Amino acid sequence: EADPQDHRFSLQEVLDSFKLCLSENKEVYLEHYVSGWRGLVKFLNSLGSVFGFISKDAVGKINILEGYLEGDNSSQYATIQLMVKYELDNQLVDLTKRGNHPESGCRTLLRLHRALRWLELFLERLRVSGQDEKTSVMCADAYNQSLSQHHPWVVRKAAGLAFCVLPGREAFFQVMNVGSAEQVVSVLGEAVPLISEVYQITETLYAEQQLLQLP
Ligand code: 1PZ
Repeated sequence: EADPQDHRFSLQEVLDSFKLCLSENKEVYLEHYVSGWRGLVKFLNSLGSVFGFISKDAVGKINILEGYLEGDNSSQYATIQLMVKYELDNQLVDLTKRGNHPESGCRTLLRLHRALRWLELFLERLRVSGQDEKTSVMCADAYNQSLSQHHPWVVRKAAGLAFCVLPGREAFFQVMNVGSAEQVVSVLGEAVPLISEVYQITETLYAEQQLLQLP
């Protein structure tokens, strides 16, 4: 039975946030996107301090977005679609090189969006993995297929080292806190398509507005 006092990470919590992300006409609510990320960071922190440099960067970006959600123009940040329109219409985005708006919502969210692709690939790989497969290999493969292309050598190197100390598949499943391996696989089966849909909607929006390379 779920204990409301339980502050441990649960994959279910992340799933719930990403479920709430999509509006009826497929807009992405920033509030739930951000809370999904908060849940993921909780998970990362429970894996150990080696991942501190990663969670620190993610938290920094989450906090920037939360600042907009709580700021004077919060209604303009209700969805990613509104945020993009508002920031572009008001010249609040550095489009080609870093300038007056190094912390725009658009460029900040893009970093998390790229990481969401890594997450999608990694979780799918975990979902279909066999008992003896290494999480470190699954994680590295997913990273090399996605996020790594946006990182300089030194970050790729640090990430590679961090992957090596990931717990094994069984321990990893336990940290997810949803029950047996079968239950984990089933929750992953629900989570991956949801994450994928949120990713695709954001990707299409950013591509249409030519925002995929924001500095
Ligand atoms: C479960 C194992 C976790 C592995 C996480 C895989 C991602 C490795 C990413 C390592 C990057 C950390 C250092 C920060 C790099 C930043 O330079 C970049 C670009 O931001 P900018 O410098 O332009 O402001 N930041 C990112 O790419 C965002 C990375 C967020 C990673 C969040 C991972 C969440 C993990 C969830 C665990 C299930």
